[in-house]
Amino acid sequence: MLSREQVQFFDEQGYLVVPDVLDGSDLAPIIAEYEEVLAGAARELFASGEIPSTFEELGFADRYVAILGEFPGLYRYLNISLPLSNDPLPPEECRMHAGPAVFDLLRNDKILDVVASLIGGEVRSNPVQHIRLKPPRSAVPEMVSGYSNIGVTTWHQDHGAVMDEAEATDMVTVWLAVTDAAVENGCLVVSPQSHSAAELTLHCPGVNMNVAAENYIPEAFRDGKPIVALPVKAGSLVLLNKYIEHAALDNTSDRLRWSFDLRYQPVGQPTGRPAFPSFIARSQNNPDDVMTDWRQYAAQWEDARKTMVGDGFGFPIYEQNRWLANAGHPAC
Ligand SMILES: O=C(O)CCC(=O)C(=O)O
Repeated sequence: MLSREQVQFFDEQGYLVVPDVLDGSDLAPIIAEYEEVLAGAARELFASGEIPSTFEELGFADRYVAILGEFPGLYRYLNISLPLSNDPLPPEECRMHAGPAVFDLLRNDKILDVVASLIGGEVRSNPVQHIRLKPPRSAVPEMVSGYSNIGVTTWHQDHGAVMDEAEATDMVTVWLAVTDAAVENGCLVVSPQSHSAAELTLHCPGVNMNVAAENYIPEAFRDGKPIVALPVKAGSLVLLNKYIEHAALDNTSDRLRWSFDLRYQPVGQPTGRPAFPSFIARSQNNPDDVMTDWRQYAAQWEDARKTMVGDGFGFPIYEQNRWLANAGHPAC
C-alpha cells in the first residue's frame, strides 16, 4: 500500500513514482509470453510474404526491430487492446494480444494494492491500456514515428482519450517499466500540478495523411510549465492523474524501451470506452464478481474483435472529433 505521504504527493503533484513494485519473478512471465507472441507474428508474417525471414536467430529486441523495419504494422499483433476505429476493420488490421501473463499482470496484487490506496478496494481494470515497445529512434519506420506506442509521445492528458460518459470517472493510469526507462531511452516527463484545474486543456488534432500522428497540447499552451523527467528502473510504477500533462522523451539510446500503461477505476463508474471489455480486478464487497480466469478475459476481447470485423459496434467507440475543430486554432 502507499503511505499517506505518497498519496498526498500524488494528490498535490498529479503523479507519483513508486520504485521497485514488481520484481524479476513478476516480469519474467510477461517477457516469456511476448517472446512467443513475437515468434507467432513472425511465423505468420513470413508465411504471408510480408517479411523475408522469421529472424529467429535474433533476441527479442533485435527481432522486434528487424520485423518492425519490414512490417510497420507489427504493433497490432502485440498490443493489449484493439485498434481505435469507429468503423468496422478488416480482420488483418484488427488484432491484439490477450494472454495469461498479461491477465496476471493486470490483476497483480502488488499493482492492485497501490491502486487501492488511491481509489479504494473496488477496482475495475479499464480497457484503455497499451504496450509501448519503443526501439531506438533511428529504427522507427517513418510511417509510425508519430505513433506513441512505437515513436514519440507528445504532451497530452489521459482523460482526453475517453468518451464523455467517463467525465466523472476516477481513472488512474499505472505506467509500468518492463525495461529500465532512462532519459536517453525515452522515460516519461510530467508537468507537476498541471492537473490542478481538473479540466482538459486545448489539444490539437494530430492530423497527418501519411504518418501516424496523435492529438497533442501545443507549445503555446505548454509555455512556462515545469517539466520533470521520471527515469525509473524496470519493475517501477509511475502513477498519473487523468488530468496531468505528460509526454515521453525520444529514445536516443541504442536499446529498446518497453512499458505498459494500464488504467484502473472504481467499480460502478463508466469506463469511457464502452465498446471494449473491462473486468473487476478486486472487490471486497462482491468477491464472486472478480474475474480470475484469463480465458474469460480473452473471450471478452475476442467478442469485441468479432464485432469490429463484422458490422462494427453501431455507436462511436471513441471521441474522434473532439479536437478536430481546433485544427484552425492559431496555437495548432
Ligand atoms: O509510455 C509512453 O510513451 C506514453 C505513456 C502515456 O502517455 C500514458 O500512459 O498515458
